[in-house]
Amino acid sequence: MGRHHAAKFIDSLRLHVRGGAGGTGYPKYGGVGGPGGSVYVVAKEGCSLRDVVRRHPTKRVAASGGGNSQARRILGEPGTDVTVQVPVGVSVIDDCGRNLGELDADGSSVLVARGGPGGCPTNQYNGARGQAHTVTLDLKLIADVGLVGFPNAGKSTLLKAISRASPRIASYPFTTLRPSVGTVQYPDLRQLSVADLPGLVEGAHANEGLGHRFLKHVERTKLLLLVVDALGFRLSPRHRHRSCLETVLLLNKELELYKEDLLLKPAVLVVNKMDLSGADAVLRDVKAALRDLPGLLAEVPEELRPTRALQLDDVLAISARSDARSVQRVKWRLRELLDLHAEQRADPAATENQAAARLSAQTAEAGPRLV
Ligand SMILES: Nc1nc2c(ncn2[C@@H]2O[C@H](COP(=O)(O)OP(=O)(O)OP(=O)(O)O)[C@@H](O)[C@H]2O)c(=O)[nH]1
Ligand SMILES: [Mg+2]
Repeated sequence: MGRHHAAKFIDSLRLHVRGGAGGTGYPKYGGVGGPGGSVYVVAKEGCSLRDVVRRHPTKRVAASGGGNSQARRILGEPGTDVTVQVPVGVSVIDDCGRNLGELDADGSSVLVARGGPGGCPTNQYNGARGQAHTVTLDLKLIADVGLVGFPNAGKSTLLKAISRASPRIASYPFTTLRPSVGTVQYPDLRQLSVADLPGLVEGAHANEGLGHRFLKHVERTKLLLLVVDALGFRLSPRHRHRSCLETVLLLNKELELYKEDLLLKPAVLVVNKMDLSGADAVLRDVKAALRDLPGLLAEVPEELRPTRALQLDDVLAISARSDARSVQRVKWRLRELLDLHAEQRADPAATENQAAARLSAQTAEAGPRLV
């Protein structure tokens, strides 16, 4: 069932692009050939990489050549440019790994293959070939918040509860097979976007599970929302059971191994399924352990130990399935924190004070606000 669904989602695509050749000049009259057309990649809202494949099934895109200079038309006609429409969030990478451009806004464009100049005195009136090479279109979702967690933790359930999205939810791991973005709306019509991602497993950074392929989608989010199951996680009877705290450390480690910079993003931990028996005791222990993270890290076995600890802005205990109030708290806290971090980015001078305030708020909030 699901594999098929996953196969449909394309977030990377190679295209061969070629600019048109310049037209031939006309030495007798000093006539200049028309320049070849160029190929551009342009971001368009609502477009997918699948649409690109549909429009260019051969994955080869070529612009037309410039017209030759003729006695009746001394300046050759320019070739026609071609634009390839791609989704917003695409980076264009060439075969040497160089980034040719990031298409982060609707309408932004990158020249990927320049047409050749027309024949003129400097090239002995021979039009030049256009540029030709293969580029990779690499799509990374753009969302305010990225949901990160092991499979079956309740990420999709939470997204469904705070947004208008209706993701698939089921009681087995890897229900979500492709990333999707849901919109969270507030009464004043403010909106946030939240990306629901397939669950991570141990070794995701090394491409275990759906791994790497989807971790890139959190790179452009502003805040990570880590969701863990209060009772922990076990992928299969062949795998070890991981406690709630272990899953937090493992997520920290996987993010770090994938890209250390991800740990610099603001992050919130959501401990889900608080309706299950035993969850309260777990929460108490997890909070106590997280309060002394350095001490904890010194103790845990290496397979669980990240080099660097995530900076958690908050720890929220919820039941995504059965406690609407707890879900609302997540919804509002996300907004608050995104605003706070946006202010900090705008005014770095204030950052230190606010960080200090945050820290003291965290220490003060031993109980009530965290359910
Ligand atoms: N008891 C309880 N079950 C929950 C809660 N939230 C989610 N679940 C259940 O946990 C299971 C997994 O939920 P999903 O939302 O599909 O989990 P996910 O994290 O999106 O899982 P993947 O897509 O596989 O990564 C489903 O059976 C949910 O009904 C909760 O608060 N309490
Ligand atoms: Mg899911």
